[in-house]
Amino acid sequence: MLINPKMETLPRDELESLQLRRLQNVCARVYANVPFYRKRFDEVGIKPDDIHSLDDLKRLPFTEKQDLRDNFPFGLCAVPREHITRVQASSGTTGKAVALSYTQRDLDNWKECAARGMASCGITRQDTVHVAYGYGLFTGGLGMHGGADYIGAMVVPASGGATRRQVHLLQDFGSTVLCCTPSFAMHLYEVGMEEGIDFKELPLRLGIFGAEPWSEAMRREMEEKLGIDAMNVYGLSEIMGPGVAMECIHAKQGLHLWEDHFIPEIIDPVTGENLPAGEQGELVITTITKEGVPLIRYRTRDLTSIDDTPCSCGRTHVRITRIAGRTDDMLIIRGVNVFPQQIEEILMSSKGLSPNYQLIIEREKDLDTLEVRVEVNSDLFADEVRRIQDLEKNLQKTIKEYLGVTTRIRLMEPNSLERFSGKAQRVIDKRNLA
Ligand code: DLL
Repeated sequence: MLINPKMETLPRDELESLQLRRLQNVCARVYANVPFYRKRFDEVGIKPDDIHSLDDLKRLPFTEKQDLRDNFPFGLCAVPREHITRVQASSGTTGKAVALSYTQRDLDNWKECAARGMASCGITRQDTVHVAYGYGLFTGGLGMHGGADYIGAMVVPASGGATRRQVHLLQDFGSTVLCCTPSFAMHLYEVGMEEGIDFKELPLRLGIFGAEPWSEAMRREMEEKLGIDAMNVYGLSEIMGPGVAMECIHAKQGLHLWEDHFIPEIIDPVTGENLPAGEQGELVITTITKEGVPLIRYRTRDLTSIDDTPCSCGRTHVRITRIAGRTDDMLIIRGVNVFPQQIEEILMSSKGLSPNYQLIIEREKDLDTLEVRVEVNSDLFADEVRRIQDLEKNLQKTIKEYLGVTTRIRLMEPNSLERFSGKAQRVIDKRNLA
């Protein structure tokens, strides 16, 4: 089902002329109303009137998270205070919080974007949507809630935490859709098993998972265990929240990014040069309709590529591929670059392991060590020591072969690693590299 049939299928040339008009408009707005942008534009000698084509976007300066921090809380607002009807915030793992201000129109657009993606996954007003992303300043809960609301589905605003209770709520309300982080979905499943509730026997048919990196192997595992279609939702607070891009169930490959609201670019994270479609690099987004805090060429730090081939679902908006990691997530272990998701792929492809893992990095006598802690499934745990040792050796060998990094593997008892109701903390870096 299409929420906005005209926009979602707008022919490419019309979409691009709409983008250009909106880009010119947002540049004029920020130049006139946000001293930060006026200064940045002046520094590179560009005026809003100099934007004649989409290609001119490249001439504009980048914006980064630090700019939002430096202007906390309302320094980047492009409208007077009385037009702001909501604030959300993102704490991040380090540093000061980032505050985001929305006008009523921004909130309406957010709802529509989230709804477009949710509808593209097959959600209708017949569905009961259990939202277990946190509600509050974090954008996950209210964002997905808004999308489901727009569609007219029945929403269960469960928020995070209270795992056992949530499993019973899922059963009692007969929810058909679950929205949460992939790691929390697996935790709900485990607790369900303990409570004698098998997800495969529930009416649940769809999961809308995001807010943290996850792999294709994890998708297969979740679909098999939970008996659902596991779909990917991407977003970030600075740009809007969840729903910036979402997979459609038709193709289930790549996430449509709503180009009538956002212009995506892929750049080389080191040189800042633009990369062509198909090449992986850092995603940069320009918001072209946002009123509260428009962002010009915002560096997301997320690694992906753009797929501009036509999609079988008929939507004309480009797709981004599954996020491969963040530029700041990359681990450098004795000079070898490794992304946690690459290790996850290998773990998930080995029989007998659960999706609960943690990577512990330490520095011993000036040398980095990487320990992979992963829980085994209970059937393997009851098995003979010999098989467990073989598994450890094989994992170590596979990771070395594929990623070139030496690891220490620690197979853990089922249920021994910490569980998270929001974003899972997979990496514990004990090196003091300051
Ligand atoms: O996590 C918004 C969100 C909520 C997205 C619920 C999806 C579902 P932030 O807390 O600002 O906002 O974190 C944004 O999370 O830059 C990515 O690094 C990561 N991220 C979000 N979705 C995905 C995904 C929300 N599907 C940061 N795959 C982003 C991988 C994701 N990483």
